[in-house]
Amino acid sequence: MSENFNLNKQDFGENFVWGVSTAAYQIEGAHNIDGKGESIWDRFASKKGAIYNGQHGQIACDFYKDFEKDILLMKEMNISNFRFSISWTRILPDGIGQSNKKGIAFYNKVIDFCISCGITPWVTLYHWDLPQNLEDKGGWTNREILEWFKEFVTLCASSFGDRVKHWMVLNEPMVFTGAGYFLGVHAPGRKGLKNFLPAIHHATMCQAIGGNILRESVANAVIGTTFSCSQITPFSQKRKDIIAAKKADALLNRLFIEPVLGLGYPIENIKVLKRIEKYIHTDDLKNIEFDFDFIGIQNYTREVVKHSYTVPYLQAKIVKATKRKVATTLMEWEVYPPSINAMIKKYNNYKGIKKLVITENGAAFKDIVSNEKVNDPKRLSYLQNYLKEVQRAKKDGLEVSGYFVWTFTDNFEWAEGFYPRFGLVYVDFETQKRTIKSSGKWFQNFLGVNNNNSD
Ligand code: IFM
Repeated sequence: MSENFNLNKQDFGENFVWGVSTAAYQIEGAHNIDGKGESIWDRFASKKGAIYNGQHGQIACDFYKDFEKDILLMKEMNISNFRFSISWTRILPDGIGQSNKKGIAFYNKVIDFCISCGITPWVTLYHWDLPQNLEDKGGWTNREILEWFKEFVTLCASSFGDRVKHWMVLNEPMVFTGAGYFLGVHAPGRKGLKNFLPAIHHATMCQAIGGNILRESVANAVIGTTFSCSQITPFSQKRKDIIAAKKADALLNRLFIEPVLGLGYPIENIKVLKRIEKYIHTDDLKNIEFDFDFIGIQNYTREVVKHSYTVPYLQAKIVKATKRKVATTLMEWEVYPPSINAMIKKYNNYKGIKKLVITENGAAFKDIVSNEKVNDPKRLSYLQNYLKEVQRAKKDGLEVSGYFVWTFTDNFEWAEGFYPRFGLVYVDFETQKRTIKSSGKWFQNFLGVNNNNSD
């Protein structure tokens, strides 16, 4: 177990990439400034009851106005790689058509400032903030998104590709399709299989479309895409629970990676997925494949799964961590470091994957400011114990090339609003004052051992 293991930066190797991850809607604010158009998160957050306490990302961390301050703080904290996403409606207010010079200029300034600080920009193309204008036309359920996405990616590649070499096409497609188009708890708030299935297929097609455009138009691009993933443990050794766990694994961990690798959708484990065939056109399963340079895996917890007659389509349900009485974060996610190791192993077993980067890992806990300091021992031990498991994977000879903490500053945590704080840096959202938490200070010292940049 991780507790008997000493964390040692040297064991990760000289070329291991260290960084922090963020997303546009969670940090930027400036929701309607300088020509930015409305996104599905702007709209969703304005709906009564959609977000905890009626909160929204209109100001968030004010990164749009004050990005230099945060990037300078990253530099001070020895962070040499910064992952952020492009807000589609900042550069294309209607999603397609007329581009917005001021929005493009903003990202150019962020990129240039990172580079001047010795920080490598890692850009995610799509981190959930679809243009509302495109959602009005059906969003991810409309096959036309393949063309809309092409236009967006082409503009990003031509505007930033001369300086940005590290790209991720999608962030966690399982989460934005599942929570946004099946459960309705994230933007755009749609529900049911009739929305979920086409959204899955079109998102998977867009992964490859984005990858191909970047490959053609950005010299020396290092192209990835990212997946949420969690170790799945059956609740018992009963056959029914084991089958339920296999189904959950297929849904949560395999659904989006396997088509990219040419393995198709995991229909044999989830029978209802057969209905996705309705949305698959001739040649789609060929065009859905793409040879990514790396896969980003994003792990926070594990799930324990048991059989349930009452859950439609899957007959499987998650046994909540709070019910199991195990240690949890503020999100009520189990703290379970071996899960990250299990996911590294799992993805190493796919033949077609060349490189793995942990593009997100982190934890929300209640933080208290006292004497201008934030002491956060739980987050510190969470990060150290998960990192030890990454180190263990490296020692065991598994491929894993980088680790990004989610996240740099506390920010807007989607439907949960500002309550869960995941940052290495505390944000007072009234004054926008930043305070490096003790976990952040530890990370700063850990990275300071000998600085390195991405390859
Ligand atoms: O905040 C999110 C992020 O946007 C995507 N991955 C998980 C994080 C924590 O919930």
